[in-house]
Amino acid sequence: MKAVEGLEHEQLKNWIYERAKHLKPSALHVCTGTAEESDALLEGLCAKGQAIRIPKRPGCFLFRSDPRDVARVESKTFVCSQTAQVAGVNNRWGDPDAFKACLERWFDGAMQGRTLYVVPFCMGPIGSPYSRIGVQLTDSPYVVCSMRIMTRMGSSVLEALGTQGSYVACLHSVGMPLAPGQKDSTWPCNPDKVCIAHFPEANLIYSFGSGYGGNALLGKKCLGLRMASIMGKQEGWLAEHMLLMGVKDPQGQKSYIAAAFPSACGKTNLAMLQPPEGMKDWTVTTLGDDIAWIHPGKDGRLYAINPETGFFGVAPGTGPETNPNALMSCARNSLFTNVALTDDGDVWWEGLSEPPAHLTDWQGCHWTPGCGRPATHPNARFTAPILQCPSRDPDWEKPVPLDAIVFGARRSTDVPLVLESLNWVHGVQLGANLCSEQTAAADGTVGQLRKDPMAMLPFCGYAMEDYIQHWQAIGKTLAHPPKIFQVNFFRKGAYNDFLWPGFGQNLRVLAWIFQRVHGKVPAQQTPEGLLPFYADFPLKGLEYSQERWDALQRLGE
Ligand code: SAT
Ligand code: MN
Repeated sequence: MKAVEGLEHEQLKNWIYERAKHLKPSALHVCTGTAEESDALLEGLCAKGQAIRIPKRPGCFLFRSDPRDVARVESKTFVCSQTAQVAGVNNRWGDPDAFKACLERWFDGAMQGRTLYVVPFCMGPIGSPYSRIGVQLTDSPYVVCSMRIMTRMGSSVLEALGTQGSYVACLHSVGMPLAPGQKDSTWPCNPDKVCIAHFPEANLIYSFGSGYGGNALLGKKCLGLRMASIMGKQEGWLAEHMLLMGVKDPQGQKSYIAAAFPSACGKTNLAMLQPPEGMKDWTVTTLGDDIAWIHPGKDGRLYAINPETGFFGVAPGTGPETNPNALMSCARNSLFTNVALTDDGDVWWEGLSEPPAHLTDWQGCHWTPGCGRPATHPNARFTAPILQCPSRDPDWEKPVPLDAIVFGARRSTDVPLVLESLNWVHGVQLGANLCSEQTAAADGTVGQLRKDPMAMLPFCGYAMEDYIQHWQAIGKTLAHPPKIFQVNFFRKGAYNDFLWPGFGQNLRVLAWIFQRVHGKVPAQQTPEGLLPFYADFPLKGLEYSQERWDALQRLGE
């Protein structure tokens, strides 16, 4: 217990003492957040066979998860508010007392044979009025090192907390205690006993049994979206599942855009987009790829920050053509989970390059091209610091004014490439009606169409109807609201081919949005919304026929 003696925050110190007594770890470590600390943890993981150093990428490590622990588990994620009505039908509700009691039993002795790490972290810049602090207790060094990339983590956060600052208490265990002498697994977890429970009234998150992504990095979806959305409702702001980017036109005029897409629908690629041929005089800058916290400003505009400091991006499909900035971001000091390993000591995934003649796949098995299975899990991820992203916006740590909000989804039918809402109320309705085909980022059937309002279905911490109303209420207070657009980059044609080339070419859609925001092009008014005219759409440098355009932009079937 020596490790916590120096803590000046009495209540936090007591919480850690009390939890440690219950979790029964063999050691306790308060994280400082230094590079040396992370290096030592990763070295230790390699020594135990739980991580593999990647010789070709300085400071990079590969992790292979248990094949039963590869994605967010929505079916085991609960919001335990006082009443089911507050959580809404969009959430699995759990009675707070019953869930706490059950999880207390699960956590009893859960860290035996392991080290309990205390991870103080800040979502948003330390000291900013928009930021929120959390303290995660975890027995996963992988989580510690990931949290160091994804958040501001360590001693400076404890300093910011002072003697009585408030924080969200986050308790996480992989749920696999070790008996004396018991050999550890390469990815400890407890897939039969997973539960991620949020207790909004107690400012508390419990997560048990999984070590993967949004289940385990509690700053991200748990605090950054579910708990933050509740805080936003109470305090008059919005926590959104949105990328944040800057777009500058050839004349040097700049706009900031926030865009909501469901998980694994291209947020990272869009946020880091490289201008295509014919548009090299435009500039795109990256502020964030997953979460935006949005506040009304005194001037009647909306201002957004990215509360994270890293990317937890989907690896497969990320290549030199589709997203060179992401590749440069994860060239060093990054973690890779469930990708393949090349014989000459690099990582590999589908879409990165031509497949080598031999690989070790994400489960550690021999792999050759044509063997009939992918080398990488479809939800394999890279965890990389935003500081290494070449397209990073110089103002990425500041609140930026939003000119446009975009709602997008993955729809192979019915939904046009782009449509502008008639006004804020209509735009919110478009967002609320978003439907998307499910991806491998969560449990469920890939490809199945589901309603996903504002891409927040798995992340809104309270009743969806109250959330939509909150959006409308915020809109009423704004003298200068951003324009709201709906996009779909995934529509398919008669031959099951994508009608729109996507990736860098999506800048054309952003350019049209930019021109609409600045009143530079007209639009066709329809009851469904405002549509671009083919003649005005920025297609220079891309051969795209009117016929294909009409199929792309058609409303409905
Ligand atoms: O929730 S994760 O962080 O695992 C990824 C996502 O679904 O966006
Ligand atoms: Mn996400």
